[in-house]
Parts: sequence; C-alpha cells; structure tokens
Amino acid sequence: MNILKYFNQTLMMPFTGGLIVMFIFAACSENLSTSPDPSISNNEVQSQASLASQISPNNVVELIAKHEGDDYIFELSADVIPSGWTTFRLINDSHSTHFAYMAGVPQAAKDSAASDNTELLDYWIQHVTNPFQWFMDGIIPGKEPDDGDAPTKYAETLFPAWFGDVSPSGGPGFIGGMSSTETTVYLDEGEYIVECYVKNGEGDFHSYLGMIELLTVTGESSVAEEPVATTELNISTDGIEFDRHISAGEHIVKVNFDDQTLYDHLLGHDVHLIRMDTGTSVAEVGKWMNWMDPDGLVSSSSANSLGPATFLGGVQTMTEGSHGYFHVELEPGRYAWVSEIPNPHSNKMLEVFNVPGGRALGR
Ligand SMILES: [Cu+2]
Repeated sequence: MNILKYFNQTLMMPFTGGLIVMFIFAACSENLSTSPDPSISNNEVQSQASLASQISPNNVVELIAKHEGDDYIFELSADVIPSGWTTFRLINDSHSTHFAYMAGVPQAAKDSAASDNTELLDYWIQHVTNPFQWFMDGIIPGKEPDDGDAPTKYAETLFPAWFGDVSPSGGPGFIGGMSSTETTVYLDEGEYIVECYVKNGEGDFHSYLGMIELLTVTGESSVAEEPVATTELNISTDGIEFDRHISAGEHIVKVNFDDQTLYDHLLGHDVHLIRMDTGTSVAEVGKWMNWMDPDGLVSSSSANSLGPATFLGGVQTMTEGSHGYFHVELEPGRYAWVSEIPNPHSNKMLEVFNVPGGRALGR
C-alpha cells in the first residue's frame, strides 16, 4: 500500500484559526548496501554516457555531514549517479547525530517546479521543508516561528497534493558524532531528496538549516551487485525480528520491510542500531525517537544535548516488500535495534541483545 496516499486520504489536522492542514509524509523505498569503495567521483556535471565509467564498480556515494557556523550541510561525492545498487557512506564530521533519508521525488513535483520556474531543490524546501519547520515551531513551547506569514500561505493545505506520492527510498540510519556508516539500497532512475531531519538545540530541523541535497539517478545501469548478507532482520507492525545469537565481526545485515504503515508521528518504521553504553536508558531512547516530541530527535553539540544513545547506522524507511543492507562491524557488547517511531519499546521495536566475544565465522 502506498502509505503516503493513505495518509493523504485519511489524515486531516485542524489548526489554529480554523486552519485545516493536510499533513502527509513519505515513508518507504528500496535500500541496499555493499562493500566499502571510496571512488565515486565528484560533483562535476557528467555526461550520461560516461557516467558509469567514472563511478566506482560498487557505486559508492560518500556523504559528509558537517556544520559550518549555524549551517548544517551534506557534501556529496557525486550528485549524478547511475541506477541500481548504491552504497551510501555517511561520514559524520560533526559531534551531532545525523542520518541521510532518500525521498523519491514524484513527477508532479517536478512538473510544478518547472511551471514555477524554480529549481527542484528550492521548490521542495519551499513546499515541504519550510512547512514542516513551521509545524514543528508550533509544537515547541515558546518558540517563535521563523515564518510568520506561514498561516496565510498554508491556509488551505500545509503540503502540496503530490507529497502523498513521495517514494521513501531508505538511506543510512542515525550515526553518532565523528563516526561513519554504510547502507546499500536499490535506486531506480529519478530525482531524490537527501535529507536529515534531526533537530538542533532550538528545534530547527537540520534540513531546514541546509542539510538537504538533490541526487539525480540516471537511466544508465550501474554494474554494482546486490550485497550478500551475513544476517537478516525483519521489521513489520509486529515488531523487529532478528538473530539474537549474532556473533562479533563484520556483518552485512539485510533489512526486510515485511509491511509498512503510518504511526502517530505520520511516518513509517525504519531500523537503527545503538550501542547500549553504560547509562543508556531504554526509556530515554524511546522518548527521543519521536520527532514530534519537543525534545525528540534533538542532537546538538552547542546545546550539550547529543541524544540519549550512540547510534551506529541502520536503514531508513522503505516501502512494504523492499529491503536494504546495513554494513557494520560488531564488537562484543550490548546493543539494541530501534525504530524511529513513538514508543518503540511498546511496539517491539526497541530490542536489546548481546554480542558475545569471538569472531564471526569465516572472518
Ligand atoms: Cu542531521
């Protein structure tokens, strides 16, 4: 089921002054990851004919997350890539937690941007990022919205009708400060928004502060092969199912999205791995996973609030029936799989497990 359409059709939220807001969110897609390979080139415009030869055989895109003053940014090693299995290596060059969610842009959005004579990324920011920030500003006690004209602009709908057709396409999960992670997904030809909507200490989404880019996937096919998993994890509305006897060592985790739905925070489920360091509280983690909570999804080095846990990556929301791959090296210790949904522990989506000492077979 297209959960965006479901959301579009079913969820209407009353707002102040009789404002009726249609709130939609995208939630799924195809993700997979492969082995490390640094060579996807640069941001230069490349002709479609020569693209494949300039990108590494494993079709790896590096995303560097960093802060520059008050701005949060992504630097992409390539912004035009061939279609197929694509590994995103998210390098967090900051002390805050970040992720990189891929949202497939529907044709209607491209058409509207063109008729507005507006660049697609700018059009998205105007019609999705800014309304979300305005909505968030209204939730945070005492916060003055940046955009005071928003209630007039959003008088009929908060988001455009095409938002229900956005295709959630996975991407790297939450990764803690000064660390990196890899996730592989299958991307079809199209335009994709790459964004992080973790919040800073003032409740501003990182995407609103600049951590949002456009990725073009061409019709040319990559030669990258689908990764070979060492273990599998299934996520559905019944919870997260996985091998509790996973061994230490390098792993490629195949994450299967058996179904998908919209939760109270208007998003679907995804999967992230956290290290249960001493003092990590399951209750605090659970509360943090809801972006609608004023303190949820806040990670800010300046506010001395980096979040309740050390995140190691994962697979962002994907559509029912799709799958992605998450690469991780597990050291012996205590971990948890968690989904970015409200109250994940009560939905069997905050599952603690232990990795015993020793190495994975064959390693
Ligand atoms: Cu971020």
